[in-house]
Amino acid sequence: MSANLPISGVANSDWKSTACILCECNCGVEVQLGGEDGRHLVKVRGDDAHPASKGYACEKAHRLDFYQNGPHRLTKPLRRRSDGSFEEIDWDTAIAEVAERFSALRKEHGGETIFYYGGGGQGNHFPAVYGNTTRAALGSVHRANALSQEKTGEFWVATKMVGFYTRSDFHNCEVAFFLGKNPWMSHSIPQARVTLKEIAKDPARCLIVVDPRRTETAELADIHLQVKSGTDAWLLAAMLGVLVQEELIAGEWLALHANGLGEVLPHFAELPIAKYCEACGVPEELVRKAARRIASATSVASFEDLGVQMNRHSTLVSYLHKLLMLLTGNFGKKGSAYIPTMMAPFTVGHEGGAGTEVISSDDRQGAGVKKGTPVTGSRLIGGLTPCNVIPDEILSDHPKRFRAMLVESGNPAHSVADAVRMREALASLDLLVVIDVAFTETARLAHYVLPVASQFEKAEATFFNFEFPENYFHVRRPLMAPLPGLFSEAELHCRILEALGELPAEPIAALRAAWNEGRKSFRQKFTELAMKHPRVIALAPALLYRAIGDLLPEGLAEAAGVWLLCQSAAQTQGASLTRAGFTGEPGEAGDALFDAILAAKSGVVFAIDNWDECFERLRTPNHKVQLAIPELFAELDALATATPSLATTEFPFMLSAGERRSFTANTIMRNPDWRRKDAGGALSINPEDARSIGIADGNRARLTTRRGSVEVLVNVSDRMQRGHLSLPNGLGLDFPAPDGRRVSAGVGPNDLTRSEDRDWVAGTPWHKSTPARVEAL
Ligand SMILES: Nc1nc2c(c(=O)[nH]1)N[C@H]1C(S)=C(S)[C@@H](COP(=O)(O)OP(=O)(O)OC[C@H]3O[C@@H](n4cnc5c(=O)[nH]c(N)nc54)[C@H](O)[C@@H]3O)O[C@H]1N2
Ligand SMILES: Nc1nc2c(c(=O)[nH]1)N[C@H]1C(S)=C(S)[C@@H](COP(=O)(O)OP(=O)(O)OC[C@H]3O[C@@H](n4cnc5c(=O)[nH]c(N)nc54)[C@H](O)[C@@H]3O)O[C@H]1N2
Ligand code: SF4
Ligand SMILES: [Mo]
Repeated sequence: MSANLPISGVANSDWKSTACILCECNCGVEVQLGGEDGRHLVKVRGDDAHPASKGYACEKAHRLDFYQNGPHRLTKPLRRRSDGSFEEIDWDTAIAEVAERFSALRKEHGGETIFYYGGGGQGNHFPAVYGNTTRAALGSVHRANALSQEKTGEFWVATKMVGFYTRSDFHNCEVAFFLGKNPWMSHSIPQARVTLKEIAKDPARCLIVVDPRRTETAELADIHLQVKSGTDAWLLAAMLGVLVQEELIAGEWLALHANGLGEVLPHFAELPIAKYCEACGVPEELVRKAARRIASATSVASFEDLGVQMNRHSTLVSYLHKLLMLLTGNFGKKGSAYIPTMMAPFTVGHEGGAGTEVISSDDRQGAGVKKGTPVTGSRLIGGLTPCNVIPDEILSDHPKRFRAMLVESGNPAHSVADAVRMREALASLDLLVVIDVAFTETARLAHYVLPVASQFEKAEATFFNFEFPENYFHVRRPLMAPLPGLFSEAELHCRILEALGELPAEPIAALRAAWNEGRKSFRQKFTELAMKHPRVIALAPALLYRAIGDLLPEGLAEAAGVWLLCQSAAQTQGASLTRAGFTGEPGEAGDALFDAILAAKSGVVFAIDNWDECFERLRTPNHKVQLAIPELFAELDALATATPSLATTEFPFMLSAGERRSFTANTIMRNPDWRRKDAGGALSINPEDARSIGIADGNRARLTTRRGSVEVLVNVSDRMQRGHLSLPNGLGLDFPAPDGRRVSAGVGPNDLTRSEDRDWVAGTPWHKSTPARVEAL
């Protein structure tokens, strides 16, 4: 396999459409293939026809070939020998053994001891769709993914206040508010840099950024609230104090749309604003200015992200942030927050429910709806186990501890807090099976590694579709055939199910015959089967893939599972689909949408909404915004006496472990050569701090936390405030060099973090406030 770029050979002049897989924007891109084997992504450009990105793409997309090609790609299933080395085995053996070992575990200990991690990264969510069928067959009820170390606190708060996850309309807002979010680097909104520049240059609009660093986004801001690391709760409480005490809240709007104001106000009415401003390190005048600007705006769009979600008080901060927006009436109007129409509603943060979404056989009676995780009893939000408790759920003698794990398109040995302990936990499992394109840090600990076709070798899609009033969905076609011996997750899960004896042939044959008769027959047959056998719904993606995958347009077999999503979108969101042109009774509209998705190379607008609908969608008591979350009041009031900083004499700095930079992309990109900048993944530090320690730019230094100690490259930067350190995400990955050695650049941030540093509500980590010290070497 040709390992190294730059690519030689000429590009084929055809442009093929796909999407970038490096962040949740999934910008539509067009690619020219070339190189010696015609399999290299030689030229990449933004796709003008994509409904959300409209031709936009950032610098990372141009280097996607580093994902597609290289010696990191696996082509054969691997089995670990007792000495820890791996041997290649054939597919039949791999599938038979994996199925057999999962079955045995299930029989002996119950399917609920088989834990699932992942389901997709930034560009691929079909693994979750098909992986759920294997989970259902095995009775695996517990799962986690990256969301349960970032968004679950926000989901929990949003579900209580409005019933759904909300997003905001940055295109039309007067004020844009970014909280612990650096969209210049991390994007997350369509055409982020264009949008940011537009807001920044318009004198009538205002950009407010809350970040301890002077980020690229903060540099564009009208107001930069440069908080001290980990003190956002004080800042937001102070801003709410200003709104309440200066009587700036949207009284009329609240009277019409909200409950619970009377419970909330007392917590802010006497709040000592000056003291809280001092606690967060932001001048009181600036805090007042920001609060007043938000209150006076016709519309405010806001976005909170990892700077606060992976930090102290994270669920409380999510709550205070939502209060700031709702007390000023910024919901359900142009330029503010909305409830998007979703293709797959994965963002709802109800408690409990580890077993609710998977229907399986009878021996799971006792494992049904649970409030907490088996060992630590941690709160499940949206059915997700907090990532930080996974090691505790494994390293235990509890009879229902997680004994086996299926990891699919995720790399928890690297991405979860306390990587050392996480690896110890993974290594102690009775069975670890990893489904990935590459030999990851997690794969290295597996009993079996099952390689799959890359995201450019099969149909793929994500459910990161949050736009409004027009929302879109994009099923990408493969750019090329899989590497020899490889196939998709859809095929893999079907084979596992077949080996388990859990994929019945009759419904597949019946569905296939009905499809050939026409859509009406197909819908009737599906409904009939689902009514007769409840397991048809749980196994639907696999049944559909086997029944109709090869009858769909070429290359789109993996989209078969989307058929059911289209049907359920048509049932539950009929009006939105109708406005987007998918009309008729729900079954017909769903099929029309499915066909449009298959036909569109660059994505389809599947929903068109209007702003008023946001109020109809409020899934709360009496359709009103719920302002009070009493569970959080004690933590809120305790800010008055809590110590804002975690710094000690031993650990005088606060480290943000995992900053998004120009060339970081979680652990999707392994080849260190893909980085155009910051090859070594340097630790950023303020110039005066560097001087006081005796280190200079480009030096190496020792970075120590309560968990670990590593050597890092130093980047002295005046973007950093004193006392704050920042280390990039996505480094410390190993990669096979041409001479066979494994090379690694930079440091994995979770070599420095601890599992116990987590939020008490959601269990989300405190990665961004890790006490640390730096020493010259
Ligand atoms: N280039 C690039 N883009 C990406 C990704 C990537 O790997 N690389 N990953 C994608 C993913 S998975 C995600 S979840 C998003 C995340 O996107 P972001 O959340 O924007 O990314 P981060 O850089 O981790 O954190 C954002 C900011 O939080 C700030 N911060 C640190 N401590 C604090 C604090 O105490 N308070 C406040 N208010 N801010 C603080 C940091 O200085 C940083 O600028 O990015 C996505 N986009
Ligand atoms: N300390 C610290 N830790 C963090 C963060 C931080 O800021 N600081 N950020 C966190 C965040 S926000 C996130 S999102 C997580 C990300 O961490 P994870 O959820 O573990 O996911 P990724 O690192 O994106 O790993 C994606 C995996 O999918 C594989 N892959 C790529 N394409 C395919 C495919 O087609 N099929 C299959 N089966 N596999 C494929 C890749 O090789 C890679 O191993 O990390 C989290 N961890
Ligand atoms: S990294 Fe994100 S913003 Fe950049 S091109 Fe890819 S999807 Fe778009
Ligand atoms: Mo993320």
